[in-house]
Amino acid sequence: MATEHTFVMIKPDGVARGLIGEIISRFERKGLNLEKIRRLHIDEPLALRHYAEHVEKPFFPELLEFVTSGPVVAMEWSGEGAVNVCRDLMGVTDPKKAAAGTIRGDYGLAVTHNLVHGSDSSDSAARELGIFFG
Ligand code: DAT
Ligand code: MG
Repeated sequence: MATEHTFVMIKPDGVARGLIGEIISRFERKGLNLEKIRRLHIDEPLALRHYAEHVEKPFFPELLEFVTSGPVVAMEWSGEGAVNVCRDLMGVTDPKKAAAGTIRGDYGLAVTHNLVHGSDSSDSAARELGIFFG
């Protein structure tokens, strides 16, 4: 399998709860490489761009308010199969259903406050890395 690059973001709840180090260490211990990292506060135009596929969804207003509510940590990680490996380390979208041992499974409860974002494909990764690091 080829080396991939993917976009991962620690959401405002992860930053506010002091989980930056804990979350980063999980990707690091897995053997992935941290290529870039940046702390920023997402404004509404950036959120609309990043979550373009979700703007029409019923949960979007809540997602928008949450993701702009405080600082986030945006990262580029690389490694073999990095896109799916990162998604696996995060766990499924709803933390209540995420397996123990995953980031969402270990630290989350509510679907909006699910701690991390990770690109869902190589195409999404390229698009999202372009938005945050382009
Ligand atoms: P993921 O973050 O696992 O890729 P997604 O892309 O489907 O999930 O949705 C983006 C974010 O939107 C997700 O992390 C949390 C929020 N979200 C998704 N489905 C939701 C729902 N049914 N109710 C509330 N928030 C939701
Ligand atoms: Mg997604």
